[in-house]
Amino acid sequence: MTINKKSVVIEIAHDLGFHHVSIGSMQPLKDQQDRYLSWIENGFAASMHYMQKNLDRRMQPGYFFEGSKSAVLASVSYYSERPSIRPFHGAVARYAVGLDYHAVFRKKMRELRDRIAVELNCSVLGKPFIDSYPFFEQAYADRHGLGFIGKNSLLIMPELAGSYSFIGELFLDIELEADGPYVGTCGKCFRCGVDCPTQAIVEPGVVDSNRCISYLTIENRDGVPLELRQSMGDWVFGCDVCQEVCPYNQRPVKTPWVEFEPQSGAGHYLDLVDLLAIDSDELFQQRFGSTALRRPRRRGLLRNALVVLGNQFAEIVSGSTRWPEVDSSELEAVKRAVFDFAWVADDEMLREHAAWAIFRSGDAALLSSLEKREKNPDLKDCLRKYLFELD
Ligand code: B12
Ligand code: SF4
Ligand code: SF4
Repeated sequence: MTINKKSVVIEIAHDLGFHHVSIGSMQPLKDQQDRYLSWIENGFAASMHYMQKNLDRRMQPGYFFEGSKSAVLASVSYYSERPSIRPFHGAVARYAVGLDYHAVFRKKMRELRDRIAVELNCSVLGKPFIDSYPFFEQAYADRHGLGFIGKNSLLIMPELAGSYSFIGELFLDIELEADGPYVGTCGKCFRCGVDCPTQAIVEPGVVDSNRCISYLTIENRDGVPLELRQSMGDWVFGCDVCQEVCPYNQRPVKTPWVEFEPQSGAGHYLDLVDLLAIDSDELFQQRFGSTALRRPRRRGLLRNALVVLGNQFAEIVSGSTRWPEVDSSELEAVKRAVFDFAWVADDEMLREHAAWAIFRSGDAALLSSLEKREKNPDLKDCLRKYLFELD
């Protein structure tokens, strides 16, 4: 009896919890070149200079694994239900609430490779990849039927499984028959583009990273531009808005892996005052080292926390009905925590963000104390402008 290798591989992948699985060929992805170059030339990669490198490798499936003859493309849901937010907490994008997906996904892919070898009773070499390497992962997945690319530029899976999934590849040294594309469409919908808080989806399928909250809170190493801070709302790490509003995501499939559940990692929300108290890189590493939140480092995550605190201060003092439970003593205590942070912070960028948060609370007395103490002339000027605006 001849074994259908492809069905064996797909069956094992499903058994491990991968949701959609397809097989890819080694044909180069040349038709993506123009689209990609125009994204780079428009400056939409922002400060992600690594995105400008290795164009030839991005187009070549299997480049990083010599001897590749086929690839298993697989998606797995990272979705878990989000409870309601509490005051002075920041929201973590769903993909990052559990353990770092790179490690988890790779481990499962290795398990897949080892089981393929056992079930097919032969030696199988293979190398897993997910994210963080120069390759057109989504275009590859689109070409081989894992899903279709929506106007939010994310891969949307068939059978209304939506986009709350990671995608990754296991390159193999065995020949398997490749799948063709899955045909899906957004139709006339453009909700993601309309509802994006910063208008980062500049045209269907094209994201300007300079404006994207995901970029601003994760990859960006500088301050958050003033004009985009308000739109960041509660997002302390990443952003899910263009997925939350998508009709394909209204009945999301829950993650099959406990590693992606909130109790395994950072959780859906971070207590922002707790974050400000993380005063060393060692402590930061202890708390977030095994999660995707380590990417912006302590400095970046604290910067984000200050922006979210500023946004929540402004909402509370404007009398928003979102958090009726916040009383004035709690508000004063949190403002004081931000003030104390600014008072001792060595980092100018963080001092400015803390002062901005106080500015948004409308507390001229606290802001004025910070301004008097400030030694850096540019920062002093900036704090004066905030004070002037409060007048
Ligand atoms: C750089 C990057 C980012 C950047 C830039 C995002 C972007 N849209 O380009 C930033 C930091 C902003 C980002 C944010 C996010 N990211 Co990201 N990111 C990447 C990365 C490393 C490269 C993406 C890339 O090449 N961008 C360059 C531009 C030009 O690509 P593009 O606009 O998508 O267009 C390409 C193709 O999609 C294709 N294409 C585009 N439209 C169309 C239409 C058709 C019809 C066709 C055929 C082709 C096509 O052509 C282009 C060339 O390949 C990939 C991993 C990887 N190696 O691919 C993950 C990846 C895209 N990110 C991912 C995730 C989860 C996110 C976030 C949801 C995280 C979050 N919640 O905060 C957000 C979503 C923001 C958004 N709407 O895109 C997942 C998406 C999974 C999925 N279901 O698609 C990926 C695939 C990682 C993974 N392996 O799982 N990300
Ligand atoms: S992740 Fe947020 S900011 Fe970025 S494109 Fe989507 S909705 Fe806009
Ligand atoms: S919100 Fe609408 S336009 Fe955007 S990805 Fe979903 S279906 Fe497509």
